[in-house]
Amino acid sequence: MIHDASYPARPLLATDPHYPRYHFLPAANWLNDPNGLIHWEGVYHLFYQYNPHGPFHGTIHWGHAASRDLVHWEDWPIALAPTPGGADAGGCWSGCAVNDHGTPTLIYTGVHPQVQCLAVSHDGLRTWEKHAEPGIAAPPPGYPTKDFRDPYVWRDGDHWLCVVGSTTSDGRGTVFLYESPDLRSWTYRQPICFGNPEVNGRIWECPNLFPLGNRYLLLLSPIPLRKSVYLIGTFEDGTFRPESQTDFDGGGCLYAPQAMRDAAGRRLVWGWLWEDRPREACMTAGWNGVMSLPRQLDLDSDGTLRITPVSELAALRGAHWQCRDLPLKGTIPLEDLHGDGLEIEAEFEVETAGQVGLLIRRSPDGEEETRIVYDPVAGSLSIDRTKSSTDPVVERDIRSAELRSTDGRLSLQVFVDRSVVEVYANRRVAMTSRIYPNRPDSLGIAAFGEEPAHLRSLDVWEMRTIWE
Ligand code: DQQ
Repeated sequence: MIHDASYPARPLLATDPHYPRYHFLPAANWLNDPNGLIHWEGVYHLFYQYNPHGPFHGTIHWGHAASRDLVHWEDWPIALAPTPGGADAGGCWSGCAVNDHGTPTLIYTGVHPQVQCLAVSHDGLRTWEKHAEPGIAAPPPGYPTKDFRDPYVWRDGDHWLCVVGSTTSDGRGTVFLYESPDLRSWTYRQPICFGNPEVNGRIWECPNLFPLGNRYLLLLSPIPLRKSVYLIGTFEDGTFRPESQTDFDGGGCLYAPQAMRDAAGRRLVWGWLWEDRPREACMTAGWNGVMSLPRQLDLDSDGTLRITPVSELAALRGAHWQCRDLPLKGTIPLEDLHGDGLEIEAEFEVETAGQVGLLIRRSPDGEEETRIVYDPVAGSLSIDRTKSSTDPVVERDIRSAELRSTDGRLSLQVFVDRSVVEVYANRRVAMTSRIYPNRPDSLGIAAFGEEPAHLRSLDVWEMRTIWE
């Protein structure tokens, strides 16, 4: 045990078929953005936007969970709660954590108005003392906006740098750069760059800026795109010059990702997976929002981003099933295989022009199924939810991301966790989606494609739950 709290109970696990088994989420109520990610004395700390009063966005606190292995999480006490009459009276919105010469320190947005606040811990991240005054009390001169939030701070030589997400008065996303000797008093430097509303929204939330390989990555969550993007570029003298922009996740259900560097030097990212069903369904369920699996980011030698789930997740693998060299002729149900808590690794040969892919959460008659489709002609990977559920109120669209195999191979790693599907393809593309199958027998798996495409290998593991 990391902490002396009792081991977290997850009663909904037994009663709610959509409540995930191995993704982190609180026992009940609302979760949104990951916050304050930090690796402290061998323990990963994951804070998150949390409403203890119900499964909806409101009275935002910082929930807190901790893990030694990135897989199993313990609930820690709520870290931050709004202080009546304080700068965060309207909510403790998103922010980050840093190590200030041995003192764990949170920098976050207090609302309303949106200002940047600070809290420190003197008991190993268990309880937090707030600094009375906001360190940054208003947006910079010339930017009269109410959208000014989500500080992301890092050490740069003998001072601290901070970026804050915002917008211009003519509706372009921007990120302001600040500098401080002590995390308490901040000097405004400049906007690091401006967006183009046609391309990347009007207001930038949750900016993360960090070096990766010989470049910088700027992660953004732009309003109103309802998705997050990453820009690869250079950062010099306070200016970020983007060279490319790509969706961070093509599945349409992941938002507000936050990155951290762990003790091994890995750049790890979590994102908020929102629900894709109506508010009333969430109110009835009593919970709303899931944290993604941790993903590792690397810059490849060709300058592109590699996105992979962390290798520690293999610790959850249980019963294993495999097959090799399966020719594909239409849809091939994998008779022995079923489950709603699985990891699937599939290696396809895709030299031909036809579509190939996997069907998951499939009922025996195919009435319900979720299709993961690679189309070599379109150069796309899709998650097709049009038959994911017979429940007419849940989202059932098709989402696509650009993907082109350059060597005739397609490598899929798929995590199925009840209502969560995370797909990683060729270490390049991540797509996360939410599905709500209605039938208890929607547990099957099938592969599909046309000759001469074939499945070189398929490995399926039952995944253990992290709560028992
Ligand atoms: N969520 C937080 C904000 C942030 C937004 C509020 C992004 O700080 O901009 O819960 O999802």
